[in-house]
Amino acid sequence: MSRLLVTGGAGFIGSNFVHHVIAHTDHTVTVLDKLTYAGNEASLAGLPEDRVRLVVGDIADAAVVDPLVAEADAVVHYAAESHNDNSLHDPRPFLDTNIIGTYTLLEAARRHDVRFHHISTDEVYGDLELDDPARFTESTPYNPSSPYSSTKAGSDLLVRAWVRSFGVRATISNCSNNYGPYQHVEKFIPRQITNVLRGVRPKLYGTGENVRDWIHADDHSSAVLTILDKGEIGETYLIGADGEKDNKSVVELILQITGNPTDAYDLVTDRPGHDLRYAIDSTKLRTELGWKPTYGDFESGLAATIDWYRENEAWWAPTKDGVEAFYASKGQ
Ligand code: NAD
Ligand code: TDX
Repeated sequence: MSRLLVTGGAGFIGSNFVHHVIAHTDHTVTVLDKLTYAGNEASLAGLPEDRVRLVVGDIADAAVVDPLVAEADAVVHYAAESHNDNSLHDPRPFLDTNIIGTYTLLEAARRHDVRFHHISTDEVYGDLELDDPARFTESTPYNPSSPYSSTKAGSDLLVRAWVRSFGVRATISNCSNNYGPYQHVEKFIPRQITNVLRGVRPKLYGTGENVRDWIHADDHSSAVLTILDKGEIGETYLIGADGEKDNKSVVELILQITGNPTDAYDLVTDRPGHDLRYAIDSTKLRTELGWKPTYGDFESGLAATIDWYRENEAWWAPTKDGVEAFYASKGQ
């Protein structure tokens, strides 16, 4: 049995990982989460109190971080400012959390020689052309576009440097776009689902032709657990499930599943610097560590996600109006 420190464990993917760990291992978990606008204690409801503890605190606060890292067998680092649109509006919190927060955790892992796994994104590689057969691999050069992705790229490079210079026992994973329950309504899929549930037309940036490579959050969690168990120190693993879809097709599918005309959406002001296409080649993770995704069918995963938002309005309703007011102020 291991004691895991999961940062950002009250967010979308971090909470999914905590549920996954409790269901599939005998590890105990301490969640360190600042409960920013994106964190929600309710996402951890129903977990056994003798195995999961929530500590509310900032990963950039060394006094909070140090004792928690010291008592852990491994740190799984999800905490981040995660939304590109927010980073275009106010980049500062992205530097504080994604850069200084990661640095603070790495220093504690170094002091106490604790295994460290860093959660990152495919956005560090920039974007691909729509008609390019290429996909990102572990050797694709870094080329981030937004304040968000540049701070995630910076945090990845800090981890690599702490491995090489100080011998920190770390691994990194860069995953594609996640979907599933408990995702904040600021993000694309939950925003459009909750719009439709409220009788509002979905909003597509630009032409809607941008492509994202979708993976269910459950598959992301199983991949992270695999890397924690079997990953080689110092290595980076790309996580993806061959789920490329353009945004317009995703909105059409949401409209179709909910029984609406598939053209009942609006095209709105594009995101500045909007990355065109992401695509992951996860061969290394699959062949070297034997991982594979379980959600083969995006449509049924999306339908189940729509059902979850329909049944859990109490979870998302308090944040919906504020998010829409933010987008409306930008013509989105
Ligand atoms: P999220 O915004 O839903 O959750 C982030 C969590 O971190 C929240 O609970 C928040 O309260 C917490 N947090 C923020 N700042 C903190 C701080 N200073 N100290 C402690 N806690 C803090 O994000 P998410 O979508 O669950 O993403 C989690 C991680 O996965 C991030 O590192 C993100 O870069 C990465 N990632 C996300 C995706 C995706 O599609 N969402 C894809 C690949 C990688
Ligand atoms: O209302 C919208 N309309 C729209 O067309 C919103 C919110 C988004 N979009 C587009 C922009 C993107 O092409 O949908 C796509 C997905 O947007 P987001 O959900 O904001 O995700 P993205 O910018 O791709 O980043 C996500 O995946 C990588 C996560 O938010 C990051 O944390 C992760 O690193």
